[in-house]
Amino acid sequence: MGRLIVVSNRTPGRGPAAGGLAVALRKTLAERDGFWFGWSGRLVDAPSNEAAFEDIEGIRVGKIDLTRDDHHAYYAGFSNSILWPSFHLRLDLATIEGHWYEGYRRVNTLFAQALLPHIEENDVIWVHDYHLIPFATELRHLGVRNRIGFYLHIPFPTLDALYAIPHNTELMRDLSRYDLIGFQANRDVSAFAEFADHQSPSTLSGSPLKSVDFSRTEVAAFPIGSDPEAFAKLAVSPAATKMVRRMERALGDQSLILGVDRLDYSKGLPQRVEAYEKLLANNANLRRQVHLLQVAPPSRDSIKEYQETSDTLDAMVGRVMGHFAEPDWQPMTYVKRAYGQPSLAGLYRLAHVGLVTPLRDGMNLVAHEYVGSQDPDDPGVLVLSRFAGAAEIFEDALLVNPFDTDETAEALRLALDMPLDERRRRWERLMEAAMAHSVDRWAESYLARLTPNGPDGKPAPVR
Ligand code: ADQ
Repeated sequence: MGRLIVVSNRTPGRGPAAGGLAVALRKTLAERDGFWFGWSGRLVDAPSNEAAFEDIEGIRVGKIDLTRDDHHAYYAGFSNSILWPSFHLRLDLATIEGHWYEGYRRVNTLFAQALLPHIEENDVIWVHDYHLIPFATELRHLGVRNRIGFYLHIPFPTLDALYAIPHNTELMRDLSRYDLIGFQANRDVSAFAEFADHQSPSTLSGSPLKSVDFSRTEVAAFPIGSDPEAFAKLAVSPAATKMVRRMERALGDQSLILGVDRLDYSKGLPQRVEAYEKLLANNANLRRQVHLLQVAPPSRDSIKEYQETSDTLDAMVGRVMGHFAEPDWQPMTYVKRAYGQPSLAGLYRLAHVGLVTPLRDGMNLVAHEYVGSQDPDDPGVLVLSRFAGAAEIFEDALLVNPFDTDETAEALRLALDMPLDERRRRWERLMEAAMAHSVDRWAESYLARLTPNGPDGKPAPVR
């Protein structure tokens, strides 16, 4: 079997922030003598076009630096001001600056050129996420014939949202250069199929150049997951217990409703606070009995739309506090910073309700982590958006339309009232689903599809 090369925008760092993906792929990378490749996190005036390699906590990592201008156009610009909002169906929040596309392609070219000297004949290359859609095209131009797979961590857009993206035909042609495209959910495979069907030459009235041929690309859903058993252990670890004790003292006999998210407009945070406001407004008996803790560290805060979301949320939290707080009771706590996994696991376990209500989300790993962290004897209830990829897996959650804040408020009430036997029944099935979709199985099943199974792992045909 050939080596595995993982390519993503950011390479794994040191310490507890390493993330589930790095942990899951560490073993595979070691077994297959492979490495991780991507941006170093450094901005410099004159970057070298050669990658620097080092070992980071058992993973071999190759990194390149970027200039500030290239990084801005590629990351904050094309990736996160055009692709991210469009793929999440928020065209109203997209900003289009034409020149960003050149920066986006240039960075993909630079990455490919820097990776080229390190590719061996039987290597299998696994490219991650929307920052790197053109990566296979760039490698093919350089003559690389290895198997190359792509995994999209975010949802695939509807047709009209896709057509609102500048250079969408080129981007889709870029996707057709991969041997395998993995999506989070069946929803995404269907959206993609709709696009691919539109491209068949027979249905096109325009230039044949507009058609993209996906006949050599395999497409399937590979829903990502977490490590629920690790979260189960972590949730009773000393570090988690310390956080739980602190919170228990602060909560007294109030039931905890918990939200944990990056501060991103896709996560539906204003709608969530509004639903909570309605819960308190409609159920006076719940006041002093419940507490919402929302943990949301800022992210991508150089982008205006992210600052605006943050401002909106500040105002809404202020409104709820002003309206419902009493001298000796606060309805909610809003914490704008990240916590380590043990603290999060402890909070998940303590929470009566895990409130995960993105407006649209590729998967949503917080839902998986919440399920993994529950006490089997006294589990909490997951209230989950229908528009998270996770909704295809967690049918036993209370599924809500996050735009309908009355419905979410009602689901919260049901969750807080749910009898123990129903909580147990639902959680057991949720935990089974989380284990069946662990991050290890995700990586295994994707790589089983990507890795050629011929006797000597034949390279893919030239494109
Ligand atoms: P994200 O949009 O970042 O990921 P999510 O899947 O929820 O969303 O992953 C967040 C991760 O960050 C989780 O592991 C969570 O524990 C951690 N995290 C979130 N808030 C935190 C906080 N306050 N403190 C510490 N840690 C925090 C993208 C896609 C998702 C997809 C993932 C993985 O948008 O849809 O599920 O990639 O494919």
